[in-house]
Amino acid sequence: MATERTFSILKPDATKRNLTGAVNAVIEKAGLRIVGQRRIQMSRAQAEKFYEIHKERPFFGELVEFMTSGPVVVQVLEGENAVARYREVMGATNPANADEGTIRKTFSESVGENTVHGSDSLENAKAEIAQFFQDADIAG
Ligand code: 3AN
Repeated sequence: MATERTFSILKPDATKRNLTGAVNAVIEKAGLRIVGQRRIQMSRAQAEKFYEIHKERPFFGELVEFMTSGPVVVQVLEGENAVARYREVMGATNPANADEGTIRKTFSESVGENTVHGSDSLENAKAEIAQFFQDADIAG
């Protein structure tokens, strides 16, 4: 297993409910290190670009609306097998199907407002990190 970096977003339902620290505690307890973190208000253009892959899906408009409805925390997480590990820690997209102890099982109220995003491949992780972080800010 290799040390990897993955991209994470704590979504507006998390910041709104003051859950940044609680979610970060789960992330850190799972052995992932938060090596970059910034709280931002995503613009519509940023959200549309980020979720471009879903633009034909029926929930695209709702998704962009939600992701721009309040502040988000964008993060870079580092650890052994970080991409797959964080997907495990997040749990299934629909919190109703998520395993006990996962972030979505513990905190999420619906499939749309499911608290966290995590990259689904190393390739996407690189592109997503590059959309929100400068190399110099996450060096070392
Ligand atoms: P994941 O975030 O687990 O990788 P994706 O990539 O299938 O899941 O979906 C991206 C995001 O789109 C989800 N995190 C969720 O916010 C939203 N989403 C997915 N499916 C639905 C749905 N059926 N209704 C509303 N929003 C959805």
